[in-house]
Parts: sequence; structure tokens; C-alpha cells
Amino acid sequence: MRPSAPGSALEFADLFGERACALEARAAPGTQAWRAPEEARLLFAALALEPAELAALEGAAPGALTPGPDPGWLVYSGPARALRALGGSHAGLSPLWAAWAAAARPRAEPRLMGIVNVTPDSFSDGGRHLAPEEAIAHGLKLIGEGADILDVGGESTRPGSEPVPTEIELERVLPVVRALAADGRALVSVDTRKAAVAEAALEAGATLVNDVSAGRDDERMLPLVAERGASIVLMHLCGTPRDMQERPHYTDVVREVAAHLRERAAAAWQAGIAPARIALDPGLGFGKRLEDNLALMRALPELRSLGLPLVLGASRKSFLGRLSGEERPEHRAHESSAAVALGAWLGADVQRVHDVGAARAALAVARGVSELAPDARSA
Ligand code: HH2
Repeated sequence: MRPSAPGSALEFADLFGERACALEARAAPGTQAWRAPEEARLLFAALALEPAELAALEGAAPGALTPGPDPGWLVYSGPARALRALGGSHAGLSPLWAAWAAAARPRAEPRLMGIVNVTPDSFSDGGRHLAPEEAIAHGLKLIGEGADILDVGGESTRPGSEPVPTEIELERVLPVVRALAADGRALVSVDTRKAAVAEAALEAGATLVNDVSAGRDDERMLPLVAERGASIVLMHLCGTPRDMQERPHYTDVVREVAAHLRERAAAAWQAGIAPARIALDPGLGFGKRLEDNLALMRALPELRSLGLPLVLGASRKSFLGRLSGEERPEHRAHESSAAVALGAWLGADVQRVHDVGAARAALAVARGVSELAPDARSA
């Protein structure tokens, strides 16, 4: 099911329908757009809440919180109004109300973000679409294969990569963004860490900014996205692309990535970006060892408790090659399809992929199996 009509002005929030609406309700207490049942029963990851929020919940509904079936999970079984009241009064980082909303509402159809790299040096397809007409043709091909979003990037963020000057990035992405946005069948996103590039791309028709630094590299990024009413993907990145793979180390990678994403989501909200326009990404391959990438994929159901749509980018990445033995990134299509099916099963809302046709097929298989076992993926 694709929401797009040719020529329509697609909004990122359209892709997430009811969930987005519930998140808006949490952001603006008193304007709930839907009515929750009296009794809420909610299974959620403890990492979604700050200790103070857990304590507040226990105070508001004594005895309603019990340990979940697995370590790190909690069950809330109590009045929905306690959740609603706390969700409205706590301006804290963790979206209690959104966690309830995310768990209580049906999941939207997973979406595909096709990658259009207008770079000479991307890790798997550098130089293949550097000429604007080649990049545009590639983007149109990905739309034909079923891309919902096209992510246009003019700077590689592969390990060890050097930053690209603003003018060069602009020269690479603008004609491509303009042409693909004019086509109107897919949302256009710009993959950049620079507010100046994001600003020009939004002018040219992009509606989504994919910032691997989550607004940390350029302090103008979050205010710009808020002011333009655009949407943003906030990704976890440890260090910078230049140094991120030098010696990555985590004590508890899932908890640390979740805390970082929560903090960046709060910064985006504070800058004025509506929750319905924010998505989170654990940043596979960005300052992570093999075991970190695998732990984060397995933890997607827990990360869903953060209450915002999740983006996942496993496509062709080296950790897939470490598992299969395939050293050539452009030959990792099978591994990437397997990751898409698993990602869908585990709860990714958007998957960023090079091979959209293969990813569509993988999603169809995941959907078929999950429809036979509807409870299996709703943690
Ligand atoms: N991965 C890459 C680039 N941007 N953005 C998000 N949100 N998530 C990701 O996992 C992600 C991303 C790296 O892939 P690619 O664009 O193919 O390579 P390069 O950075 O070398 O151009």
C-alpha cells in the first residue's frame, strides 16, 4: 500500500498515520486526537523511561507496574488516565504517553527509503551516479521498484571519509533533489549534516532531512527543520565518520544508543520540531563493532518503546559481509534482503536500502509470515 498520488505534496507524517497523531496528542496535552480505553495494558522496555518517570508512574498508579516476561521489560496494567496525565505533565525526555500510543496503535506498513548517492566515494556505489542525470535516472528507477522515500546524499559518511565543502555538496544534490521532488511520487530526503545544504534542498522540494549527526554537527540544523515544518531522521553516531571505527566501545550498547536517541529527540522537540516529524535510527555501522550492530538489530522491539518511528540502514554494510564472508559491498544484495526481512519482523518502520526491488520482495515475505502470526512481532 503506497500513500502517494502523482503530484501530491506528500508529508512524512502521512507515512505514519495514527501513530503520528497519537504522538501529537502527547505533545499537546488537552488536544488528544483519539480516545484511549479506560484500562491500559502496556508492555514496554524499561529503557524508554527515566527513573524519575518510572517513580512518577508508580506514584500515580500504585501496583500497576510489574516486571515483564524478559529482563529489561515492564508491564503497566492500570488506568489509562494515569498515563495520559503523566504524559501531559512531564516535559521530560521519555514519551510515556507516546510509548502507550506506540504500543496501543497498529503499526503502519513498513516503508522503503531508496539510496541515491551523488558521490565519487560512497562505500558501495561511489562514482556510479555522480552525474546529475545518472543520479536522477537511478532515483526514478528506485521509485519504479517501490521506494516510498528517496534519500539523496552528496557526502559519503563511510568510515575514514573526509568532509565535503558546502558548495560541492550543494552542486551534487540540488539538481537531483529538484528533479525527483518534481516527479512527486516519492518523498525526497536529503542526507546531510549541514544546515545550508538542508535549507537549499528543502527549497528545492525535499521535505525530510536525514542527519547522521542528529543535529549535533551544525547547531542551525534543528531550528531550520522546525522553522520549515520539515521532518528529520536523528541517527546515533559515535564520534565522526572520520574516526568512528577507530576503537568503538560500549558498556551496554542498546542502553547507550537509546539514551542518545532520547536526548536528541528531546533536543528536536525543544527546537520546535513536532514529534510526528521525527524518526530515530540506531546507526548501524556508525562506530559499531559486529556484536554492537547485531545487538541493536535484536533490540529493535525495545527501541520501539521510545515511541517514534524507527529507521534502519543495514544495506550492504560491512557487518553483513563479516557474517557471510562477502567482502565486496556491491555483492551483498542477498545479505541486505535478509536484513530487510528481519528488520521488518523486529519492527523497523523505514528501511534505508540500495536495492529497492529486492527489499520489496523481502518485505512481502515478512508481511506474509507476520500476517500468519500477528502477535509475533508486536513485543
Ligand atoms: N547509512 C549511510 C548513510 N546515511 N543514514 C541513516 N539514517 N542511516 C544509515 O544507516 C545511513 C545513513 C551509509 O550508507 P551509504 O549512503 O550507502 O554510504 P556512504 O555514506 O559511503 O555514501
